[in-house]
Amino acid sequence: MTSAGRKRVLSGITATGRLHIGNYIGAISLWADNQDQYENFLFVADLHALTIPEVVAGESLRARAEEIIALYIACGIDPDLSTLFVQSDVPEHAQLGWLMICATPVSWLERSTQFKTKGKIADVDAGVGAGLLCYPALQAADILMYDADYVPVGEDQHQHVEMTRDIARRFNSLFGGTTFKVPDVLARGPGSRIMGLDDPTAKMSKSVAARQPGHAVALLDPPDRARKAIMRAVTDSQPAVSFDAPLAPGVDNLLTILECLTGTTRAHSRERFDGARYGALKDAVADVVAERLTGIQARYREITDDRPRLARLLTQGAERARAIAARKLAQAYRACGLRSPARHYHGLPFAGSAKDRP
Ligand code: AQP
Repeated sequence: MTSAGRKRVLSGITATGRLHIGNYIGAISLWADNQDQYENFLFVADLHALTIPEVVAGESLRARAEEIIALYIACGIDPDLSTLFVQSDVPEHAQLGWLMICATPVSWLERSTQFKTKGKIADVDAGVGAGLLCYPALQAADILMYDADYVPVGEDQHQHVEMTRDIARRFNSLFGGTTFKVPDVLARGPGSRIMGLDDPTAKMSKSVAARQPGHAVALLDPPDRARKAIMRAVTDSQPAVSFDAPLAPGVDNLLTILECLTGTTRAHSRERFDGARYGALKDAVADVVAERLTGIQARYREITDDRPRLARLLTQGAERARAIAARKLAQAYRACGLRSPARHYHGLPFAGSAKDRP
């Protein structure tokens, strides 16, 4: 609980590609809906993006991170209510990440489903980086840094938050005290796993979208391109929607997208679409998605047209985050028996020689 009396929430998105409607429905729109209730710390995980260098090599991660922050705001996050920042602007994340790596047994890391699946993309045999294995330890640092009460995540991330809880307890028991608060998952309802349009058995994913056109709708896709992708979405071989048998995954996915974006229920969908041809369902989804993208993109243009304001917002977010991160890092260093890192750059007496003074 924070001084403002609100529970604190920590969440972020990895800068591995262009944000898609899965990220919007499963994460960003919920942050926006909750921002009056919780004290949000929302970041762009650019250091995490480096865990699969094959995916981001040759890209400007800085430009990608700024695009994502601008999209957060365009999707309704108020930068005065929520602290928005880029992970690498807060160097304490990498520093605390090392302490977390040291407190985490390799056997826990090897069990990570994400390591097993993403390791395939990166090709473990060709020399996957140790960063991919250590990803959950850096994620633990991101979360524990801010004494977060809740971490809202989709299904795919539950295992990592469980690991964060275990790492917090292990650190506290190894080094004594109660350095880290053990956070809870903020479970999501429908929409926590939007599936690929081309393959509704696989989660819609940024890195897959970069390789497979038609897999996702990106938030910055022109609305007519989004419409085409939805009209081509995989459904099934039946001619019409039927709620009498279990829905095919592609049909269920389209209905979920529609219901999440319009705030309607499955009972409402049943009334509207039972017996309807798939084309009618796709048209309805395409209309709603295109309208939502048009609004988001208009706001995105306003934000990115004013570069000095965006730069100020990035600095403001990083400063707010660092004010908390520096204290937590110093606490963790002291618990480990290290000297305080803060003496170098937070106005505390500097212990080095004058020539090293920052
Ligand atoms: N398909 C999805 N449906 C609902 N929620 C999703 N999220 C991601 N994909 C979907 C949620 O968005 C947040 C940020 O996710 P992330 O980028 O940190 O990690 P991710 O889950 O690995 O996302 P991607 O798009 O699949 O990226 P890549 O391709 O890099 O792996 C999280 O809250 C996540 O649950």
